Amino acid sequence: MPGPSRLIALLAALLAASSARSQPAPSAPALIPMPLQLEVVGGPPFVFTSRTPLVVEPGDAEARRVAGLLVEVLRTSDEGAPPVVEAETTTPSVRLLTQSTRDDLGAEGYQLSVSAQGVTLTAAAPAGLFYGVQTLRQLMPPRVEYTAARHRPLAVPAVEVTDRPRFAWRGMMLDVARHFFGVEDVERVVDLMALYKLNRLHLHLSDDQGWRIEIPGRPALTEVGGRTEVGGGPGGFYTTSDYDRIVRYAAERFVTVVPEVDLPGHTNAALASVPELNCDGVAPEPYTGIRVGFSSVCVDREATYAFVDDVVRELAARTPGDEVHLGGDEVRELPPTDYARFVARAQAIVRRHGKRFVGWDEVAEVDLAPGATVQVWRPQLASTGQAVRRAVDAGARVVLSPSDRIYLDMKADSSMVLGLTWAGLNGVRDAYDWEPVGMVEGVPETAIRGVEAPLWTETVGTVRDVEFMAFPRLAGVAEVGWSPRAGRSWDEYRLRLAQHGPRWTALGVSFFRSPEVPWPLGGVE
Ligand code: TNX
Repeated sequence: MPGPSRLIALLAALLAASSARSQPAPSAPALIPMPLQLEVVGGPPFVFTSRTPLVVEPGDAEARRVAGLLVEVLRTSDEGAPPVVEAETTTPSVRLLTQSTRDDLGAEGYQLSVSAQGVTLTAAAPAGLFYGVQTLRQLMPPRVEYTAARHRPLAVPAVEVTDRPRFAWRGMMLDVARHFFGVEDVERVVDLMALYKLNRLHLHLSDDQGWRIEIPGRPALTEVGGRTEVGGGPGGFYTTSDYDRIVRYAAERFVTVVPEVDLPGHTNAALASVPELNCDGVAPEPYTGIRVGFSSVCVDREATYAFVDDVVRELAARTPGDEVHLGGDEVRELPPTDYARFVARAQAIVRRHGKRFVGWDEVAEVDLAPGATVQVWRPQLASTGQAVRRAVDAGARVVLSPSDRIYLDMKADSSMVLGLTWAGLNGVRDAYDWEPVGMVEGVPETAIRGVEAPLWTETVGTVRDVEFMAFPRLAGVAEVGWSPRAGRSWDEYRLRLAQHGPRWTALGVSFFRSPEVPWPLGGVE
């Protein structure tokens, strides 16, 4: 039996532990990514009702469309949706204004003023309005994300926000080749990206285990290559109209799709479908394991380049973004000169179809065409640094995807069931607490287009798994890509991040309750 003083000490320790869990309410709202400027004005909040009008200027179709996306968040089954109007109102309203003269805000920036009298959101371009709406949404309580929990009015604190992103490329990659994810799953990922102001969805559309995009005139690719995935599941593929749907859904949320067909390696699914891509003309068996580096298309056959041309023509025609990604990673079957010959021709094909070439950092060894982007996944290798510096000196730019920081398929801690560990554990802090500039020595900030978090799916089979691997780490990547370097601190960020737990709960997002983050107790408020 402990004595009374031991009991008191125990009680004190318990109290301390419980108050450490219930963090004091943060003085500033828990926005992610943190805006460039945020001032909490004080004074009474703005209170939304189902009748609060959203006001756009006459004829501003894009502002009306963005307002419509906010309406969908605010709609409830019993009270309906707030109206979108073009006339000034005397009641408190939310105004969405496009002012092309505000070029200080850039293509994606916005200014947001909230007081009890109303909300005014100003941007120079529609993307800025959209990001302002995401900030407004995060200023509302988490229950805004789940109509059944909307038991009280939605209050928004009085703030002044002026915001624009640090980097233009803020991405996530989804590997739909190792496991296939349907159109609605991808739309869900786009929705979650948009909440954090991410704007590039890189789709890894082919690999050894599957070919996921219909190419008219090449039906074998999807009939054979589309029917496998890791572990022997049914696989699947996007028809051209499925792909169009994804592209359109993403574009409506200011997310650009970057399609990738991985070449010349990671191609067993294509090789199994199209015999003439093999040097011996014999198609290999389909592959459903998780080894890498064993496959390559035949770089000496003209049939290979006719194939690349067919694929790139189709991707280019269906993709409004500027880029087509042709992989180029982990080719262990080709001598360097053959690899270089293939990449040189492949990037010329991309240019011929009016797009810019993107490749994994191995392509930096090759002379790249103007406008090319190198996606750096091994910044820690001396050889990568050297090749990337050379490519940048010749005019290439860089997207950073450091595998030991932001690979979302790495386990976040050793207790995690899903995920790989070859690049180490990528914890929540690891994914947040790093700086893109200086990561590859000698690459200046002007050559860095931004950051992108890849999610390879060898161990990830459902959209629920995707969410669990992506959250909370993806939020940190979003802040690295958007917010100024000077204001970032892990100790402050982890408290802000904790406040997003209830929002994810309201959204039905399955997220990893990492012990690195002081999650609040309880449910959606
Ligand atoms: C390496 S990263 C790969 C992928 C794997 C991943 C697993 C890169 C460019 N290639 O093929 O899926 O590791 O983490």
